[in-house]
Amino acid sequence: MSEKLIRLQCGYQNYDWGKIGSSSAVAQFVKNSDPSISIDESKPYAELWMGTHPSVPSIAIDNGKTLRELVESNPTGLLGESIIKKFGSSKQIPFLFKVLSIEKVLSIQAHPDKKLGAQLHKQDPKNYPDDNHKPEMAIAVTDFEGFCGFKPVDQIAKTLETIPVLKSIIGEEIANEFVSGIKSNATANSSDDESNKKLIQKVFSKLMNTDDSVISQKAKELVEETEKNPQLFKDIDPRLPELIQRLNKQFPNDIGLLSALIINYVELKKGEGMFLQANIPHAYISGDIIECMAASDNVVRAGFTPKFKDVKNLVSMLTYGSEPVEDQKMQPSKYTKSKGDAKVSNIFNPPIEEFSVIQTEFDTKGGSQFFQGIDGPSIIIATNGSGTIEIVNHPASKQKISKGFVFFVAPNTEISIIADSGDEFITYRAFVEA
Ligand code: 9C2
Ligand code: ZN
Repeated sequence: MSEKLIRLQCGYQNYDWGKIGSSSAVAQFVKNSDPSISIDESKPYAELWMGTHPSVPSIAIDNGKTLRELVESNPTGLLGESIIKKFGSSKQIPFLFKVLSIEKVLSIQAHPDKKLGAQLHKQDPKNYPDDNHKPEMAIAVTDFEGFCGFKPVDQIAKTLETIPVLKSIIGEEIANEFVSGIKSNATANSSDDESNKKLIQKVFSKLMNTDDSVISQKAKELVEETEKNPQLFKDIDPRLPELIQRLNKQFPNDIGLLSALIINYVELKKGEGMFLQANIPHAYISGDIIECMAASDNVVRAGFTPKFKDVKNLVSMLTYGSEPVEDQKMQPSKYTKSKGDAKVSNIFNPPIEEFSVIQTEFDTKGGSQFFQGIDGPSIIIATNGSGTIEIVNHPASKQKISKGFVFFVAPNTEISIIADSGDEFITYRAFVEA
């Protein structure tokens, strides 16, 4: 085994919301990478974890050691001096890379910033396993839908005025204060923006702190309204009646159905991405995605979930900014440190330190692509097609790579990927540089 190009077998999570058995991209990837693994066709396969997070290890196929152990025993070689210097003493990869395969909606959730992450972990290490923040980015492998961020204030006002069930929970007083108090088109961080945020917090807090029995009754009324009177939603979002009915089958009469009225509904086409800063409410609804995050599993949840809910912290942590859907999406740029035949060579570069993701796609003719060395650790996964991967000028390092195969690449290692003709060959590579 080359210490610089390490093939990994990665672990997975069977969370309830995952796609079932072999229909899940996670199950397909795991099985294609190791045919001896048997897939249980009755179980959900939700998340594939690639990295050094201790909860779900990635294992070097050649020697059975975890990537965590390998990094611990050779931090300079596998992380590089600059990464150790920048990210401090943990001596682990600063990002966690995942594949998610989503059948049912994930919890309505947000992730803490660094300060809150440390605080939650100290108070409640069982529910908050990491002393870290968890900004995250999603890139659609198949068409994807999700909830992300609060809607622009004028849209929330319109929803309050149009949907009587929502207004009856929020109450006349807060609803009127919201509708008359909001300032559309407020510039970021202006006093108008701050007062918009306070108004959104009032509405969301009232919703989240309403008695469970009232919520289930009102959620039921909302679903009935979508069936009897879908026209009501026409000017807010005509997709809502079908969506609310679908989610109600997954989580009957859940508070999440009501939150869906004030949070943006986002659709990503295959290959598109979005970035989620700390303290932004979100819930993924369907599709297969690549996800990259700071190395952490801290999730604060409030609906659509059988897991631990923490409404108090969720309501107090959110930043309450409101943006149109288009602003949540990321614009990738051309990745210039790679050249060759790939038809797509893009980088998604979010405004945080821990990770970026390179997207590489070949057409059915195949071809080869060269990548300059990266001054930090990286992990690459193929999501479609097949080919080979090798360290430049080291023919002995050449290995097969196909759908679901995962490789760790050490810092400052030049690699080439050669795509077979046939199925479009697609890879994603997460990396960090100081
Ligand atoms: O693993 C989520 C998974 O916590 N996606 O959702 O199971 O907690 O509802 P549940 C996490 C994933 O990486 C994520 O944050 N937005
Ligand atoms: Zn999340």
